[in-house]
Amino acid sequence: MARMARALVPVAMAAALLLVATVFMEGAAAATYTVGAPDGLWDMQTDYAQWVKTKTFHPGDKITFTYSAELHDVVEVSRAGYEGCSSANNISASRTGNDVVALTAVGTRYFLCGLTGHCDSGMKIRVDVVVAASAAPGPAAASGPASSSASSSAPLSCIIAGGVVAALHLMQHAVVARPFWW
Ligand SMILES: [Cu+2]
Repeated sequence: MARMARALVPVAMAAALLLVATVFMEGAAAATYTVGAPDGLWDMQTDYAQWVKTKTFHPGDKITFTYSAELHDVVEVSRAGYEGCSSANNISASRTGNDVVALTAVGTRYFLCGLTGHCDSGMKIRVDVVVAASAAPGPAAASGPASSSASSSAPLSCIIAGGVVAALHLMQHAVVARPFWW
C-alpha cells in the first residue's frame, strides 16, 4: 500500500507539470484554415467576407484553398486587383486544387479566382493578418482573447494546486506507513 502510494507521487507531479506545459504552448500554436470550410470551400457559393469574420489570422498561420482545378484557380492580387476583379498584375497564381498559402507577416492579402466571371460573382477573399494577442498584452483587459485566456487559466491553476496537494498527501501517507522511518 505504502509502496503504491509512493509510486503515485511522481505520477501526480508529472501530471501537474504537463498541465503547466499545455498552458504555455496554447498561445504559440499556429493554425491552418481551409478557406470556406466547414460549410463551403473555394467555390462560387461561399460568402468569404462572412467567413473571414469568424477567424483571426496571425503570422505563422496558413490558409488552404481546396477546389477542383478544372473549375477554379487562385490568384493573389493587390488591393486594386481585388476591388476591380483584375488578375492582370497578379502577385502569384496557382491551380493545384489544394493551394496552401503561408501568412508570414502582418498585413492584408487579397485572393481571387481568375476564371472569367467568378470574381465578379463573389469568388474573392480579403485576409487581414494581425499581431498575435499574446505578443501584445497591453492594458486591453476587456479584449476577447485576453479575457478568455484568463478565464481558462484560472481553473487549470486550481487543478495544478490540487495535484500538488494530492502529491503531498501521498508523500505523508508513504512516510507514516513505513515504521522504520519513525
Ligand atoms: Cu472560380
